[in-house]
Amino acid sequence: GIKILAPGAALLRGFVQASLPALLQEIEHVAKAAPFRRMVTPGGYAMSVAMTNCGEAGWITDLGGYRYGATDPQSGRPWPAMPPMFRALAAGAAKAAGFDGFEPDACLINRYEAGAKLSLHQDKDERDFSQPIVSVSLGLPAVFLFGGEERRQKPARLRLESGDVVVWGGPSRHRYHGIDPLAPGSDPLTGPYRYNLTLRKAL
Ligand code: MD5
Ligand code: FE
Repeated sequence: GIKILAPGAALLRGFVQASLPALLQEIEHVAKAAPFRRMVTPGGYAMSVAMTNCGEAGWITDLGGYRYGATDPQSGRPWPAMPPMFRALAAGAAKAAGFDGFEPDACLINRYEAGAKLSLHQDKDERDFSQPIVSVSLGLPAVFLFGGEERRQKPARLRLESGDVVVWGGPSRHRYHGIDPLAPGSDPLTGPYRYNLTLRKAL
């Protein structure tokens, strides 16, 4: 089923359930060429979430700021190609949520271990905010913080589980959001990790 969380934000519970093993294989394939790493924020702190990317562009942060780049700064090589399955699932989820013709060119892969978190932030590094962001959860569950358009608004809490997909578009594209520190656990597929794919049109 599809659950409207807010205008432009749709939760598709279990949308990729049947594809989870294949998705994890693709993540492992990407990580062989572009390993997970903890990037540094412009303020000089290592993020607790480990990240890698696939697609024409990848999201990076370092002391110089946040941006999209065509190459992995760690290797100097282009990011691994986006697996066709990622593109197809993202387009299908976007369509189900009312966003026809979504063609992602960037996929950030976040890997959370116990205690890893994402502080409240907005996604503002993409060029075209009319395009949604599709996020896919795999592995351990997380508590998602869904805030408002201003930082001071108290966020709602939502549990995201393996196989869930959320489409963030329209007025929800700019809402503050984050992830609470991950609770320790073991998932049958991913072990100690939660992975999140964020598929975007960045360029
Ligand atoms: C995650 N990742 O679970 C989340 C999923 C990120 C990030 O936040 O920036 O890598 S994407 C959640 C999202 C994206 C865009 C808008 C909104 C949520 N929102 O309006 O709540 O690792
Ligand atoms: Fe975000």
